[in-house]
Amino acid sequence: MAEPFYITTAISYPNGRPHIGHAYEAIATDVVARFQRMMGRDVRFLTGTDEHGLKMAQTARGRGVTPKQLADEMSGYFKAMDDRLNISYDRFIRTTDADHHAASQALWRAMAANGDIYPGRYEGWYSVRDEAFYDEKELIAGDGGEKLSPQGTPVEWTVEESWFFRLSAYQQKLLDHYRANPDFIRPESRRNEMIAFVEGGLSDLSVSRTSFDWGVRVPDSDDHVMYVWVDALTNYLTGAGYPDGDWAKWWPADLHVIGKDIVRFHTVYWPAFLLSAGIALPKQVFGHGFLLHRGEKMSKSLGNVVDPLELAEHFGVDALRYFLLREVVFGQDGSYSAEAIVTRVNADLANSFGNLAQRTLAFIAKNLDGVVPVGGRADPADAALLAQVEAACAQELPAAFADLALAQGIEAWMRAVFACNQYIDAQAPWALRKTDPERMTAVLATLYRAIGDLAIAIAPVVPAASATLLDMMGVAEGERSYAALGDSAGRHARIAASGFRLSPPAPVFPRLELPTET
Ligand code: ME8
Repeated sequence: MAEPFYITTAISYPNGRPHIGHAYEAIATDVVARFQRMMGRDVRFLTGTDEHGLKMAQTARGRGVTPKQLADEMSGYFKAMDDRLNISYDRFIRTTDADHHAASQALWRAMAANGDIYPGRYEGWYSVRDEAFYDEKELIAGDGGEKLSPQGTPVEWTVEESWFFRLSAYQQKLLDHYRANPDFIRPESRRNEMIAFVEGGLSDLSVSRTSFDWGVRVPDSDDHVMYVWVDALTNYLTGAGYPDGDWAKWWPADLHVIGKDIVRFHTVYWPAFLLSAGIALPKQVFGHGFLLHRGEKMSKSLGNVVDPLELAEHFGVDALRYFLLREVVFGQDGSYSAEAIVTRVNADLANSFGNLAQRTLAFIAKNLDGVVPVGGRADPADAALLAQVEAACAQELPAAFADLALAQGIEAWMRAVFACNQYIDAQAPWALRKTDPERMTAVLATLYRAIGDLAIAIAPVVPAASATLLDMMGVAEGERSYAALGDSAGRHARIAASGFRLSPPAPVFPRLELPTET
């Protein structure tokens, strides 16, 4: 039985359309999900939308629609984006789903049964944009001297009856957990921030609202709805099947992928709720960086909010996926621009890997009638190349991906691509055709195996292009896994023995051009 691997993205606020930051998170998480599937894990991948709270209620009011109407419309755009970007989610959860209400209420009851929920009156600062409560001491001053949240968003003084969660009781337990599980919060910089925050002391958390009703009802307390983050975080349990069914199969989650701005919710509040309810904690929370447009924060007022679907339309889905993963170091902020996408994708995919595959396969199709070359006169250079390619594809890339060093894994892969291009230039199979056909056969067979390995290894990043290439080369579905990479000789022999004939290949990675200004 394959070992389960449960992975999640944050669930996005559907108070507007998705932007490139949302696309980035979905793509990065998808790469990890696809990678783990190809490592033989039984993967469950959850993503979706976070539909309750004041921000949704206010946006809907401003548009003259109900919050549910707004959520229905915008959530559809998020799902359409995921589908367009080839995100292999198993469930797209919406927090308005009935089973999610039931799960949130079950978690609430478990926390209440443990004595951690008590009634009170909240007086303090609230940011609607962040959907977050802040202590006075955390606030910063804006340009006009007004108070702002540490994220720079407006805050309002709020006074209302609410239920509280005894967060203060969990300070030491959380610190103990961070110490005992150094990989619980990643990257390291986020972990240090959270340790410092928790060491600074934790106040109890207001966990319900009475001034509006767009949310999950608090059990046995009908005039309260849950604070949106309580139900939002619970989505990870709902997605596993909690509280009924076989949720223990998936829980605890292996990995929550989120952005750096919401690490506190996921590594302080969420584990405290779970400890209170007696539920195991997720194994890891990874806070990725922010995507900046030409080094600037995206904002509607700067007019630089780019629709990810436009980028996908212009550059292609795989090109966009490759660029984001290769160029942005996972865990750090990264910048993107049309020029940077074109430069990176042309250098790595079109001119290096694409050209390698195209030159080799077109030559075989044209000059050998598409018959897959086998045997020939070997040279030590062949085995050396195959050893290097196999090390990159079967060891270096998987080790880096397993550790979420995604850009580093792609770099190792790229080094193997370069080695193949050096080999093809040095061996010049086109010249050997007349002078030494036996040697030509060995060179082409070597390249055929190497290209197959490279296409399999990079599949999580560029799934559609990789599948096209592997189909074109006659590589069986069952051979497309990291475990199978160790047997490229067997794979090659099976393709050749099957009588497979290569057709003239269409380029899999076209050269990109900059969009013309309109
Ligand atoms: O925070 N670059 O939703 P959200 C990279 N509903 N990532 C970015 C980004 C950027 N420029 N901007 C946002 C919420 N993100 C909550 C989550 S989870 C139980 C509830 C990331 O729509 C952000 O960090 O504001 C978050 O991980 C995700 O996009 C959704 O952000």
